[in-house]
Amino acid sequence: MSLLSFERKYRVRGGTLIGGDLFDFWIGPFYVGFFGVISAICAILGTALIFYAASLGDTWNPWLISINPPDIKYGLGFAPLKEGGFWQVITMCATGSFIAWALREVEICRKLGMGYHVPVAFGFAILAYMTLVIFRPFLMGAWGYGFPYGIFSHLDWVSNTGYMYVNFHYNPAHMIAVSFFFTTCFALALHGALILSAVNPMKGEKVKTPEYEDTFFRDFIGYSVGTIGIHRLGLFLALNAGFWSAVCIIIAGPLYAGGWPEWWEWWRNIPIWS
Ligand code: 07D
Ligand code: 07D
Ligand code: U10
Repeated sequence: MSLLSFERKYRVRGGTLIGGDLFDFWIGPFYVGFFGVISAICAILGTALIFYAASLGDTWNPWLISINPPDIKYGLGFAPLKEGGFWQVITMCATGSFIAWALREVEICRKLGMGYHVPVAFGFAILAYMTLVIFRPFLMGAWGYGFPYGIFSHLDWVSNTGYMYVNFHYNPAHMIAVSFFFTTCFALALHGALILSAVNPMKGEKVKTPEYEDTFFRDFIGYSVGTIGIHRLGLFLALNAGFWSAVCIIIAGPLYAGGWPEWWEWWRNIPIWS
């Protein structure tokens, strides 16, 4: 891909976190950087291990390939490669790659003199992932509680884990997370629609300014959160969706092992109801 005419201006040296000038260059459109190389190495190694482990399995059907975590009996120790060890090394590669990817984002932010909002946001996804495959299994005493790396098999894990707690919908943090996901979607739909309605007006009308966007919502619901406000809100909603997801799964097992419907007994037993 050729360099866009304006891009050279933004291709500045420095801003690296470690290593000075090491890998401080671009390949095509991609900034490389020390962490880009770390991320690429981890990703390539992890993917190669997935393919190798898959080649030892009994299917090449991409939906059915599954690299499983070790049996619970291995606890927090290393398992033989073919009995979950591959999953353990792949987990290390994935975690390393995701964290390096976030740090590469940080370096790009520093080069451009921008805030760290994007890497912070990605950090919440990494937190959710690490909660599933590192923190929760660690707290429960066995890597075997992590989810398997396979398209359908990871869905089986979600379903099985959910039913282990009878009805996962009654997990209060799951309720909060789900509501944040729904609200994020709702907010993005409203925002996308509002912006398009202003820049794609009816035939013969001029493109509208942000004051029109504000006025639409003031006319409609009496209040406009504003043009920066909606982006703050969007980030807030989306980060909370990921954060409460991490909370909902870390409390299921390590903190509370019963069924979620019965957890609500305390609520049913509040004296005011009777
Ligand atoms: C659109 C950005 C692009 C990213 C994509 C994902 C891979 C995996 C692996 C060939 C929004 C790239 C996929 C690199 C390829 C092989 C072996 C992001 C966009 C397109 N899930 N999940 C999917 C992951 C978990 C759940 C799809 C990853 C948890 C449910 C895809 C992780 C739980 C459903 C996928 C992860 C869970 C899915 C679409 C990591 C709770 C679906 C994802 C690293 C969070 C949906 C067949 C998407 C589906 C789906 C990837 C973790 C639940 C394969 C990488 C254990 C219920 N998940 N997932 O669009 O169709 O994300 O599944 O944590 O219904 Mg999952
Ligand atoms: C973990 C993804 C991290 C991704 C990273 C990046 C690559 C590179 C490369 C594309 C967290 C990966 C990048 C690989 C790709 C290229 C080039 C995101 C992660 C780092 N649930 N439930 C959730 C709903 C039920 C259950 C979360 C809804 C049932 C369990 C969310 C419903 C039972 C767990 C959610 C529903 C059940 C969850 C998922 C409805 C099953 C979890 C989002 C309508 C019988 C999981 C941290 C998330 C969780 C989770 C929503 C139903 C069980 C809030 C809407 C009742 C066991 N559910 N659920 O976490 O909290 O994203 O994980 O029925 O573990 Mg649930
Ligand atoms: C937003 C916005 C806004 C915009 C925007 C956007 C949000 C208002 C102004 C952005 C939004 C969009 C564009 C919309 C669409 C986006 C989505 C729907 C989100 C999902 C995105 C995707 C699905 C795309 C994902 C694509 C990716 C991640 C790119 C893939 C790229 C790579 C894999 C290369 C990555 C580069 C790296 C790691 C660094 C450099 C490395 C290389 C070039 C590769 C070479 C490797 C090395 C040099 C390392 C050496 C490694 C070795 C030697 C390995 C050896 C190991 C062995 C084992 C052999 O709000 O404004 O508009 O646009």
